[in-house]
Amino acid sequence: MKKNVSLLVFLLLGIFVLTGSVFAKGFTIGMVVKNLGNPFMDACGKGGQEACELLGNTLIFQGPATPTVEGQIEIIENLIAQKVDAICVTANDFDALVPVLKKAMANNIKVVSFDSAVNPEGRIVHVNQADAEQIGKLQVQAIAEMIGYEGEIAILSAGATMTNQNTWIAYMKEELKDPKYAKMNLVTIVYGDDLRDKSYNEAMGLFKSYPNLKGIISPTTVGVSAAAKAITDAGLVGKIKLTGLGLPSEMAEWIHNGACEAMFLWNPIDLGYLAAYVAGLLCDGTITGKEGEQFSAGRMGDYTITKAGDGGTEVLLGPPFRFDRSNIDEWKNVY
Ligand code: RAM
Repeated sequence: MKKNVSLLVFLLLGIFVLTGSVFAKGFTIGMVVKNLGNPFMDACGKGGQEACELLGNTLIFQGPATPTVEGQIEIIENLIAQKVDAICVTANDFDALVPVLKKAMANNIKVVSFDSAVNPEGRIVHVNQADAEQIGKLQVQAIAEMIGYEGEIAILSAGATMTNQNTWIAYMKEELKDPKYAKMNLVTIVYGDDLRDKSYNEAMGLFKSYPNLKGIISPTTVGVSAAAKAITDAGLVGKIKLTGLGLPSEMAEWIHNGACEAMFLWNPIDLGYLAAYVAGLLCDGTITGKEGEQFSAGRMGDYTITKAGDGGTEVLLGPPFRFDRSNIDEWKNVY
């Protein structure tokens, strides 16, 4: 009998050692997005759900009604109280979430930022959609070609404190210093807060305030589709050019009617998948978020954790992709 019990203990121990993470599965991951009602964020949630199902984890998808820091803090406080195992957050502000995220980490919750980074003090690792410098510069190059390197341009951004848009805009300004853009003038940056109506009204406001405006860059999926609609409604297709970061599903119509000749994005489903996958691996101890660590992320293949521009560490999803009339129909039903 004693022998049988020891055999059983031995066998169980063997299974534990061999499978390891099997016993560590079943983590709960809270995904906190900038706000609800943004199809880009819904696509991130879809990918997050897929990764969680694969790893045997559970995803809680949440976001404030409007993209505020206060709303995100309240949600994160609740997730801490619920004792989730990890939080994936796309930050409405680089610094303001740090105290609540530090509290989460002190409660052994693994914090991953994705899409819009939080200060490295408030996270373990960031999942970056694409190289920020490339994202910023590509949009300037695109609008320059569309307007023949001459005339006034404006930027219609999301929220004034959002890390991702602010970083891309900094690189746009740097690109604009190149002498080849000497005849182009960035006249203003306006903020639509990733709200459809506000973005639309800001675009309409630009047409009034800058009658010589030649182009708009909108580095937000909400902003670029609202700007395209505004250009169309105001009868300015062909007169004011537009580029930015858009969802193919929302932009196909505007690419076909000529309001936006070309725009860029990455796959938000993959971004959410990777963020939730990384969170799962932090929970089961496969990775700790340090530079140089390597891991496999299911259908997305192998990744290495690298140093981020902000001093923390990150995982880079891949390069941005250009959409125009030649390929938009292949993607419009995907995301
Ligand atoms: C909006 C959000 C998101 C950004 C995309 C491009 O949906 O601001 O954070 O990454 O646009």
